[in-house]
Amino acid sequence: MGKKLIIGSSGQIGTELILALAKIYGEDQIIATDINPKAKDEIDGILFHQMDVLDVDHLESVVKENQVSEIYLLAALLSAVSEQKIRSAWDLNMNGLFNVLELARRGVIERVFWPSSIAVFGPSSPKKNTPQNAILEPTTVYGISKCAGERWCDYYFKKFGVDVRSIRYPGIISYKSKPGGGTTDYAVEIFHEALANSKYTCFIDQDIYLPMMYMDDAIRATIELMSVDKGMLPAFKSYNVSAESFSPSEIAKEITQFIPDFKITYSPDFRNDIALSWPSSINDDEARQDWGWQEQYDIKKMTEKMISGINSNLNVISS
Ligand code: AKB
Repeated sequence: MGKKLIIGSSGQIGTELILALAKIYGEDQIIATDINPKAKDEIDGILFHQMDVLDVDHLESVVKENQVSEIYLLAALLSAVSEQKIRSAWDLNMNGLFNVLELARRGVIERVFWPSSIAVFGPSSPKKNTPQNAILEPTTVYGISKCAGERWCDYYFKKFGVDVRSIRYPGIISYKSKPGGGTTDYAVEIFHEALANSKYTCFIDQDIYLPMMYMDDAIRATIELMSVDKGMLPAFKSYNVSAESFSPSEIAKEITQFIPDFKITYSPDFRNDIALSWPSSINDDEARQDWGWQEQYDIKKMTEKMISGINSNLNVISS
């Protein structure tokens, strides 16, 4: 195996994935890339290249010069931003994927990780315990791009034997890195605002449940899926993975265990409609059967980690 290249290394998942991969495989086996040159300042000991995944020649030269065999393609516009930037979202989310799949088809790299999302589902999918093979009729720009991306991955897998692996991420909750431009971002913002100001105005309604996952689970799912022997995955699937599911009022209640005077108010905006179009919970039986997926964090354990992680910077709650 050659080195592992992460595209979008300064994003919410990229920031933590490069560190987790470096811990397992060694810093010299990881190449971080991002369109933002400042991303370099945030990592120590890991080689960084400023790169736009849409610049296919630059991508290929970085891959070849660094003997890369595996790409984790994390650069994307998320659901809320994609609604504001329809063409750029399609361009980045689709053409970035094509550029990477083509490198794999030509045998320049051996394996690809491409994240999909619960956004592939829409109002016509079953709302609760949504199965792997539910009807996919997304009503968001982001969901349409993820749905099309899944079909392209399947096409490259079947037609050209490309080893591409994928997870339908739920909302990812983390304190080390902030999300940018998603609908589930509220579930991270709420912790920062609770600790800084004891209050939060939520942009989705109190009783809308969405599938969520603590970052450590998301990173472990990604690395576990990428480590499975090729022979164990006879078909391409963008796997449903589930860990927890909660509403704004439920997470607010958990937070008040640590910050009793915390208050939440609601001012739903366009993101409320996006949230309403998505499942409230996910069935991940196939991920459990095919590669042994098992979550480690529920809402209580995650809340504890989020509060103590953010508090270690702010020092609001004394232990
Ligand atoms: C978003 O909210 O857009 C993302 C996602 C669920 O894929 N976090």
